[in-house]
This record gives sequence, C-alpha cells and structure tokens, in this order.
Amino acid sequence: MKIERIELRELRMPLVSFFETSFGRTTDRRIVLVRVLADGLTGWGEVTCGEEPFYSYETPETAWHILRDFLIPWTLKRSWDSPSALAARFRPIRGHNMAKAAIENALWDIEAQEKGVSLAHLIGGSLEEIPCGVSIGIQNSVPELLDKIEKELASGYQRIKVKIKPGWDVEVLERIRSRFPGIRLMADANSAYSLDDLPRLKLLDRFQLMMVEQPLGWDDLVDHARLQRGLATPVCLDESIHSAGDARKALEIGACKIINIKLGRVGGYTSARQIHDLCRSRNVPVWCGGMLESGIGRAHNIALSSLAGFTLPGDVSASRRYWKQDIIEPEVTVSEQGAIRVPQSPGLGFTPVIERIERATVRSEAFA
Ligand code: OSB
Ligand code: MG
Repeated sequence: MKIERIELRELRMPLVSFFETSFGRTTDRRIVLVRVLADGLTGWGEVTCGEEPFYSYETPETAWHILRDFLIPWTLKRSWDSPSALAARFRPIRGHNMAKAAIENALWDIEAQEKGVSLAHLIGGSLEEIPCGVSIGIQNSVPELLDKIEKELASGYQRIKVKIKPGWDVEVLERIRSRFPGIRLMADANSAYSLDDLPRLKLLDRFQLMMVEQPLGWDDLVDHARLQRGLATPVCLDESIHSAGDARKALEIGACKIINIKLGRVGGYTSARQIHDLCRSRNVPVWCGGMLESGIGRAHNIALSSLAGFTLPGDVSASRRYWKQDIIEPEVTVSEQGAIRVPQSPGLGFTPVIERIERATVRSEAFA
C-alpha cells in the first residue's frame, strides 16, 4: 500500500460527565486523529493519550511532535507490504506507543477496506459480539457512585469497574458490596499505592473482586509480584505492560494473573496481537481497556476485542456514556445484555462524519 497523504488534527470534545481517577479529573478531551490516504482509500487512527502526562508521558503535544517529525516522514511516499512492516520500521523510536499506534491502526483500516473484509476479520477476530463493562470514575459522594452503578447495571453492562485511591477504597467497596452483593466488580487504582500499603490492599480480599488493576507503580513489575503473592484477589496490569516482552516478564515473575490490553499503550495491533497470543497460550485472560476514546478509537477497540482471548468484559462501552454526539455513524450502542455487535462491513465498520470532525477541530496539519 502506497501512502499518499497523512493528516493530523486535534479535536476538543467535552465529556458528558467528568471522569476522575487517582491522578485527576477530566472534563474536556483533546483528541488527536490521524487520517491516512493510500491507494485511493482513507484510514483513521486515534492517539489515545491523556491531556496531561499522568497516565503515561504521552500528551497531544508529544504525539504531534513525534508524528510530525518522525513517524509521518518515515511513513509517507513509501509502499508498505503490511501494517506490521510499518510497526517494525517504528521500532527504533523508544516508546511513544500511542503516536505509533494511531498510524499503524489507520493502515489496518485501509488494508481491511482493500481486502473487502471487516477490520475484526482481518486481524483474526472471531467473536461476533463482545461483552461490555463500564469504568466509573471517582464521584463527589458515595451515594452518587451507587446511583451511577445502578444506572449502568440497568443498561445491561456485565461488570462494574470503580476507580479507587487511598481514602476512596475499602469503605466505598464495602458500601457497593452491601448494596450490590452479587455483581461482577473490580477496582482500578492507577498506581495510587505502594508496597507500604500492603495491609490496606489485603483488605480488598473481602470483596470478591474479579481483579485489582494496577495498584502499584506505573512502571513496576517486581513489587506487583510481591503484592500478588500476598493477595488472593488477582492483580491485573495496565500501565506497566507496553509489549509482549513486558507481558512475558510479568507472567514469568507472577506480577499479575490478568492483562488489560490497550491498543495505544502497546503501540498498535501488531503488538496487541502478540500480547494476546502470548496470554492465550498460557491461559491468561485479557480484556480491552479504554482511554475515553472518540468513536474512531472506540471502533478500533471493538475490532481488537473480537480476538478469541478477550474473554473478560472490557471497558468498551456505548458512545452516549461519553459524548452528546459521537463523530462516527452509527454511534456505538450496547445491547440490553451488555454486548456490542462486531461490525461485519469492510474496514472499521463505522463511518467518521467529516462535518462533525471539522466542527470539533482546533488545529490541523497535512503532509504529502
Ligand atoms: O486506567 O483504565 C484506565 C481512562 C483514562 C485513563 C486510564 C484509564 C481510564 C479508564 C476509562 O478506566 C475507560 C473508558 O471508559 O474509556
Ligand atoms: Mg487502568
């Protein structure tokens, strides 16, 4: 596939309601989209970084820089045998996985259209629908959190993830469990604890959580292994896993029993599939995480979640939980059973709506 033109744009999109984690509150998203033109076709990718370097070091500015000055010049005006060949070309750049993933994923979108198959089919996905959970941020009060959980359960979502941090953890989970004793529940700490908190983290074992996500350092494996040895609750890693190499090391030392795979964090489909395949060969469940994506990133998450090893409900949920109006048609909807149907049409299976994208755009740059 011969790459003719690449466009970058940054969108401002206000969230329907704020989203708060242990590292801060988000009310407005800054979303960087990549549009690639090749062989008369158009592919889309999304940079899934946060606005600030709190989840990872990537931000819209670092992504723009790495894309404009390195990734785009390396990609343009060349023919690529496959999107994975591009991923290999990007390997000399250390990190910046979210910037890399946005281009690589756009090429997968183009290749799927070229072959006339769905993106899910192209990457080897077999699930026709994917089980969905929701991630609920820290709220202003526990009653507000309980109301949100009740509403999401009524919509059909199959599991509830709540964000925790010191001071918003054991008591909150106690109140959730006493109101909703049987639900599939998990907690995500986004690195808010250290091994000094071991006694407190052990209290989580009372709540039959499916898992506790990334309790310790964002770049740690070794302390998570120590924690997992002292905890009945399975540890799931998010922030610490950037490659199949990281996943292998984490599993080898017992740092986790479950892995959350995010396309951006791991650098695109090539790497995501390697992690998936490794986990599947070792019977380690995986699930697809979310980064408050627009419809474009969300559509990619749906395709990824169609791989057979994605057996646990992911953080891939309906457009309407995030946006008054999403930038794709149709918007992503979730059935009363808490599932999303994987589209069968060629490519992403959702159409980006140019007028809405234009309206939300605050800057753009084209390269040819
Ligand atoms: O840790 O999974 C996370 C959102 C932003 C940054 C990190 C995380 C999250 C979520 C939200 O949990 C998932 C979503 O609904 O997109
Ligand atoms: Mg997480």
